Amino acid sequence: MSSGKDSGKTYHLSCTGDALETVNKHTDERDITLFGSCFCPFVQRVWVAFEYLGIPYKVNEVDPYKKPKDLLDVSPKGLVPGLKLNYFNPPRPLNESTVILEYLEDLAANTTGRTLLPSHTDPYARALVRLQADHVSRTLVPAFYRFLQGDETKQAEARTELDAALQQLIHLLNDAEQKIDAGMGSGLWSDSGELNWLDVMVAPWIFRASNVLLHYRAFELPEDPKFRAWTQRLFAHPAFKATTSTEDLYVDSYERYAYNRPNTSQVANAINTGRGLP
Ligand SMILES: N[C@@H](CCC(=O)N[C@@H](CS)C(=O)NCC(=O)O)C(=O)O
Repeated sequence: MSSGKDSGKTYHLSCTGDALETVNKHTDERDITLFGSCFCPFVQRVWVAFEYLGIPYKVNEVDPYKKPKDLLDVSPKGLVPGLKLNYFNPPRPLNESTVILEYLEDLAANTTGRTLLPSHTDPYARALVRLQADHVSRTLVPAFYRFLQGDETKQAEARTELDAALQQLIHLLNDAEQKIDAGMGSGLWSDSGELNWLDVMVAPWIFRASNVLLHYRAFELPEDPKFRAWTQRLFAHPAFKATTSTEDLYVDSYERYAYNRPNTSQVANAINTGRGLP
C-alpha cells in the first residue's frame, strides 16, 4: 500500500504490455479510428468491445487533458473515448462510451454477427443485463471515484458504499444467472458463459480496484468465491487482456485521483462538487 505521500506522478500517455502490442497492430487506416488513452476505463470498455466483436479499427492515443483538435472534433467535451467514422464523407464523430458500445453492437450484428447482449429472442434476458449495467453506471462507478478521491474523513463511508455496490452487483448477477440460459449472453459470471455486455461495462473498474484501490486504499475485492472466479475469467479473457497495460501504469496514472489534486479531471471535479459524472 502507498506510503501516504503524493509523489507527484502523472498519467501515462502510451500503453504498455499487452495493450501496447495491440496498439502496434492497429496503426493502419481503417473505417473507424478510436481516440483513446491508455489509463482510461471508459476507453477500455469500448476497446474490449472492438476486440471481442471483431470490428476493424485504428487506435489514436491522445492526451484528453490537452484536448488536441482532432479529439475535440469527435468528442465535444474533449473526453475519450471518441470515434471518427471514416466511411462517411466527410467523416462523422461519435462519443460517450455506452453509446459507442451500442453502436458497435449494432454494427457487429450487421457484419461479424458477434454480440455482447443476449439474443433479441429473449427480451427479458436483455433487460436483466441492462439492469446490471445501469447499476454499474449509476452506483458502482461513482462509488469507485468517491472512494479513491475521498480524504481520510470520507474514506470509511466511501469504502462501505463501494462494498455495498459490489454486493448488489453480485446479487444482480446471481439473480440473472437463474433466469438466463448460459450461451444466451449470461456472461462470464457463469463458468460456461462468454464475455457479455455487463462484463465489458464493469471490468475496467474491477481491474483498477484490484490494483489502484489496493495500492492507495488497501481495498480488497469481495471474497465471495464466485466473484473471485469471475474476476479471474474477466482479467484472463483475450479481449480484455489485449487492452490491458501493466499494473504500474494504472497505479501511477491514478495518483492524481488518490491525492485529489486540483483539476485532475472532469470526473474528479464532478465527484468533488457532487454533480453527475460527465
Ligand atoms: N461519460 C464519458 C466519460 C469519459 C471520461 O471521463 N474520460 C476521461 C478519461 S478516463 C477523460 O477524457 N477526461 C478528460 C477530462 O477530464 O478533461 C464516457 O463514458 O465516455
